[in-house]
Amino acid sequence: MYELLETIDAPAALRKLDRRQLQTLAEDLRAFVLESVSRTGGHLSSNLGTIELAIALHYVYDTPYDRIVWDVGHQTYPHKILTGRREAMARLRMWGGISGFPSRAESEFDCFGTAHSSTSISAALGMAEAARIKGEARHVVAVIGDGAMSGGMAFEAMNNAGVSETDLLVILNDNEMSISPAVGALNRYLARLITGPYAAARNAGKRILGGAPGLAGLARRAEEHVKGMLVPSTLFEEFGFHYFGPIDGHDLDSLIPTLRNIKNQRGPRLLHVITKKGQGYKLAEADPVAYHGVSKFQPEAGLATARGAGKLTYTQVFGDWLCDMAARDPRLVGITPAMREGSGLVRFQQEYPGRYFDVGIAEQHAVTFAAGLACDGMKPVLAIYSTFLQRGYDQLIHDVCIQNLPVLFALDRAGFVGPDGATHHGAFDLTYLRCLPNMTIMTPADENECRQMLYTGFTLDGPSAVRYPRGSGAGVAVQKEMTALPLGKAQIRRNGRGVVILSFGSLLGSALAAGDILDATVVNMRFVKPLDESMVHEMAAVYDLVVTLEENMVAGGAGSAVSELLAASRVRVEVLQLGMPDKFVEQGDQQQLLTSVGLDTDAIVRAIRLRMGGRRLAARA
Ligand SMILES: Cc1ncc(C[n+]2csc(CCOP(=O)(O)OP(=O)(O)O)c2C)c(N)n1
Repeated sequence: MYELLETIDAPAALRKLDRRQLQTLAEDLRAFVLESVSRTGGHLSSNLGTIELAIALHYVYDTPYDRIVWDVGHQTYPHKILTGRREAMARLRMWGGISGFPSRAESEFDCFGTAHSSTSISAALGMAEAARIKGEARHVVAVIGDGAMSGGMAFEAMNNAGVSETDLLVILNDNEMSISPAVGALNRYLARLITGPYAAARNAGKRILGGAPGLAGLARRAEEHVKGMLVPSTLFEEFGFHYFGPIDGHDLDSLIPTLRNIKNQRGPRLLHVITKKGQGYKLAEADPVAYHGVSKFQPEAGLATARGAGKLTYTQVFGDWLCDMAARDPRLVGITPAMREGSGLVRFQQEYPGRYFDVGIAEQHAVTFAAGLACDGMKPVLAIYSTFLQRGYDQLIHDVCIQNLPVLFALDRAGFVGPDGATHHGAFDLTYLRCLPNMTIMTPADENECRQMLYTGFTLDGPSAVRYPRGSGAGVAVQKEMTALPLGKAQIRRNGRGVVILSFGSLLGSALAAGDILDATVVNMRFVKPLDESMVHEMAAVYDLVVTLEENMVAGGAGSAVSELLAASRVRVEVLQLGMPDKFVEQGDQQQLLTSVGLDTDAIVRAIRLRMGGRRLAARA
């Protein structure tokens, strides 16, 4: 079925193809991506948009010697398929399978690991400088989307690259979309660049000189001349880049000659290509947002639209709470760094457009922007994934916590996220938040607790975070009323005679199940900070073994808070801290990952029994 594609196990084979075969290859590749993603789930629309770009880059450049650095990397499936991973796509994003993002460990063609956005120009510049210093004649190309280009790092890198003499090509893959429609002034500027006088002048130049290949260099010089006369230089030129484009990123007849032409020029260059998210698959073209990331589906039928009457996700609990709270308090503002859908803000945007802010892929700015709002009497709620708040850490300390500003952080995707893997697991937030003065940290064990904690955090006069996992919880009914929880108060959920398990957050169900097997006492700790110190002391006085349980790194996490408290108060009791181990855990489904690190019920029971050895599992008192 994919006759031509099946002959390509490495880009070297691709480079041997006749130029005229590449269109057929693109058709094969597009059909393969669609079929493959429909079977495994994964990112779809962005990958349908990079088919021709991936072919052209590997055709023109000598990969892997030449470096292609993809930004974010969610659009690299065509690249993966062309670089020897066609068959491995069957296990994309699965346990033991290949990653959904570029990974140095996975392939020599993935020259830079990514998944968080806006890093490509920095990394590519580093590689280009390394080549210069070592005297290697390698080409380095960064491929960055218009969404990722809105991130501060991209500008920092351009600011640096633009004054260097470094040979570097940045390809701006402009589809006018982030996950949702791209926002911000840059996006508006790019739209003007495509349709405005600049493009007209460029097209005029093209028409005058025709498309004859031998005239390419002349055409370019004439184009620059026309540009210089008629239109101001582009933003990128002001940054010191030589700007080319915009060209059609689905037209191999534009892409290949243009890349060949640009390849041997010197200095920082930027090629602006226009692509379409979902290109070639009507349903994704019509709704690129829905098809950005998909679960398995039938390509002929498209995504199932009817929402099952299943359990609420934590994200939905948050989204509902945000709208309810906004109705009550006009000071509430909701902020997302480019994650409207993922963070559950779609309804909030519709109902409260004036208090909704999508700031672009700009987590650092999002945090400080929230701080500014809080300074002047607003009550900002920043909806952000645990993994992406890592980007705004100094802002969190310096702008929010030191000034003790009332910003509520709704930390979604805390714990294992599943198929997105190591780059996306919310593994560190309890660790990085716990050490910050003024911070209140809550870990809901179920959906209703999540809603009540969001309310609790919102009522506080300082920074707070509620961290909740991806997906749905226990299926607990969510009460409409909102009641602030007593700060730093835990709740005994099971009385047993054996050990005590102090459970922080989403693993409470497993703690209770383990408690049933071992007849252990189980406490839902609720707060990592302030910690319920009297509860910890009470339990340490009664039990031989205090077990802490959390879906966060053991290092520095909630269990460490318990250990630190006991050490500081010179209580001698054995503590077993269960949580994520000191390694990066790859992709898989969430339950599989929990099992792999010993955080399912059976493993918890085993770990406790092992620690107790021959000792009787009985309380001292
Ligand atoms: C730091 C960071 N914040 C948020 C995200 C989530 N995210 C993944 S892809 C994406 C949109 C990227 O848009 P663009 O670069 O234009 O690529 P496209 O999908 O449109 O091709 C976002 C916001 C991320 N990966 N990294």
